[in-house]
Amino acid sequence: MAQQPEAIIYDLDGVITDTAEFHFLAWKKLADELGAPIDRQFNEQLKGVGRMDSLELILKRNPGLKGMPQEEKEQRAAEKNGYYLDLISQLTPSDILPGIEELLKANRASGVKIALGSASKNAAFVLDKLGLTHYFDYIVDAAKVKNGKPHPETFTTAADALGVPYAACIGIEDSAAGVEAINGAGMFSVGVGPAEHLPHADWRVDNTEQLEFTEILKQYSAKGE
Ligand code: B16
Ligand code: MG
Repeated sequence: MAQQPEAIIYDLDGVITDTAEFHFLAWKKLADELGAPIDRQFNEQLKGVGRMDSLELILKRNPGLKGMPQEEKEQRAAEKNGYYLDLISQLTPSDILPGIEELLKANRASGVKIALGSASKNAAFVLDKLGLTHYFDYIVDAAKVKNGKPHPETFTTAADALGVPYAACIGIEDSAAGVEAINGAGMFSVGVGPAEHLPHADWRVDNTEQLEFTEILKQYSAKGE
């Protein structure tokens, strides 16, 4: 691992903004309709996981729903997305999580490249609503990623597009699946959230306010020593 990183790849939901909460509310509404209610603890498994894979996880634990035809699955996933889009239509820059814009500013000023590595097909729209698009050198298009998180493809796609080696990248994530994806790519993983959800992060903070640029660089180089 080099002394200085060349790129930082940010997760969106749960790191830049709390749309993780809106995803939960939208899935909860759909799961209630299906007669298969979910709680916050189960929701941890859905964080960072793509739309269809999330639906599969909900269906899988309910024997009566296992045989749902593909066409209905697609309708249900679209329905959930409709609920989600309703919830995020009101997003504004005030919904940026604490400390994140300062972090992006410091990141930009340092010359270290910036990418977005989100599993969300709505990522570009959300970033736009938050007024943050101009900070990013590259935004991964989730629709083109064949293997979602925990597979490393989301993160390796960003590094390849930026032309930087994986070992020179830092990934920031709030989900266990996302941390696994970063580690699998051979990158330095920064976890945001409770230790019990993110035991495998190379470095972990409790909340986004603690994501300080120089401290992230320090932790990255400490791992390379
Ligand atoms: P969409 P991230 C992920 O975003 C969410 O954490 C996850 O809950 C969601 O199912 C997934 O995006 C797909 O989102 O339905 O908008 O395409 O955390 O990778 O930024
Ligand atoms: Mg996330």
